[in-house]
Amino acid sequence: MKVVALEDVLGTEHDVDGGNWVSRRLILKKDNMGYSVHDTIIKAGTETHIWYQNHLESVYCIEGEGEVVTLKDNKVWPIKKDTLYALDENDEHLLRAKTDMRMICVFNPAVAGTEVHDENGVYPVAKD
Ligand code: 9YT
Repeated sequence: MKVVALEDVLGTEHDVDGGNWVSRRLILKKDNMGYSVHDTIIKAGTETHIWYQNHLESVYCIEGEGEVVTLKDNKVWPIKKDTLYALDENDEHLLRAKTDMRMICVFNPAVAGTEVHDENGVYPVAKD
């Protein structure tokens, strides 16, 4: 059994500033759950290019609003509080935040905890 409070993560190496976002990583690869769980704030007015070629991600918006654009078809997906989007095809996308958006993100496979996006919006696969 594990209990993790957000305040346990704040200010640690698992509280990661990605520029357009901050990600507080609650459950990580080291926890051996097979996925990681992050509490992420996407900053208002930002647009982020993301392409998780090595991960599937579900993203549940619990505060705020914005949109996702899938780049294979230029489709615009409005996202607001109480809406989840799932990148089930490693979808390359733009994430636009109209307001600050608070997102609960689940990554498969789990991230190690300190990753930031590379120039292509990718995270590497965490090694053992
Ligand atoms: C929603 C999203 O993908 N935001 C970028 C940060 C990422 N979720 C993370 O590392 O927590």
